[in-house]
Amino acid sequence: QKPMITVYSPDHQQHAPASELIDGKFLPAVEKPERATQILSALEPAKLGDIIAPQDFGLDPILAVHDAAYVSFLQTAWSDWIATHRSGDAFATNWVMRHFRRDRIPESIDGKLGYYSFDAGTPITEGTWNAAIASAHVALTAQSLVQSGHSSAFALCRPPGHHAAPDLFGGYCFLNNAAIAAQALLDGGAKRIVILDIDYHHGNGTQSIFYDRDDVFFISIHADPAQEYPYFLGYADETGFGRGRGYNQNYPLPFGTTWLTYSEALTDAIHQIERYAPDGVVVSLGLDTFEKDPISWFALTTESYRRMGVLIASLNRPTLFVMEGGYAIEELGDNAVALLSCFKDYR
Ligand code: SP5
Ligand code: ZN
Repeated sequence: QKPMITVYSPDHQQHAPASELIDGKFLPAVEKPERATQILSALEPAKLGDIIAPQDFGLDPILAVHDAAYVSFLQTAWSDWIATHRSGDAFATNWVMRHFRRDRIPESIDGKLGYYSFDAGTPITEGTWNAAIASAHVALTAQSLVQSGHSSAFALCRPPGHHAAPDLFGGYCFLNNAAIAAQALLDGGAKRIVILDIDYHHGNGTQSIFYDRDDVFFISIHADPAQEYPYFLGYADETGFGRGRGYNQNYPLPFGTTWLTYSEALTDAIHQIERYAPDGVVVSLGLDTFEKDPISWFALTTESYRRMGVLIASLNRPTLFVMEGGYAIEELGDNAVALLSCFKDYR
């Protein structure tokens, strides 16, 4: 049996926004390069397995999930922004909402930013595209390892991806790394894939991408969108559409959720996964459910992540971990290792 492997690219450091708009203030960005480097430095001594660089898979697997016009927009967004505004990170400030036309893509970069996003908290910088495409290739490299017989792999992705829809960025996400990897597993021969999203925030982008499909079962455990970002998706009654009916499952949980409540949802999710009998599981791994996370309000501990690892490993399926959120920088590495250690000798 082939061991666990981690995939990492230093290119994520090219996405380092100075600040973000959060809770009414421009504050230092919480989604910053130290997140990934801190995890990397905890993985090395934990000896979970080799840490390798990504391969380049080109744009085709990205275009299997995202709209071509959206990808083109991302590629030139920062230079278009600079051509108009001369300096600073690019932010969207107005959106196509109800009562507006959705059939017009504005020429203006400010209009395009609003057309292709859903929040004002996700800056685009000079290196954002390079970082985002590297992050997608990190996920694809880990996917190719799982496809070729590694029972588990960890894609140390940054920027994260699960909020990104086919043609929308937001929530610090540009390309949906987990969705791109899941689609690549299917295109590589898998018949059924589960995406288990354990980030604190609902994975609205991933849900939207697969909502009408039965070959990807999306399951998400997250803060109740009635109380928490992204507010407009992630409710329990969203169960899929058309062929996808029954293949979308949300577990919205209240602020303050501890392992006691969380583990009930996760155990139920594990049973659903067993019933579906997928060829592989993609875990959207957010560590922002941690008690000390600065922007989140669950109360999980490092021990909770160890138990989470045990539950996920009990599925005994090829498992691809894709890094999403988690902002308690100091403990990120320990929490990642606590969860992933179960997969060290996993077969
Ligand atoms: C990948 C990921 O974790 N993205 C998260 C993006 C969250 N951005 C918005 C944060 C808003 C925080 N304010 C919530 C106040 C309610 N406690
Ligand atoms: Zn999150």
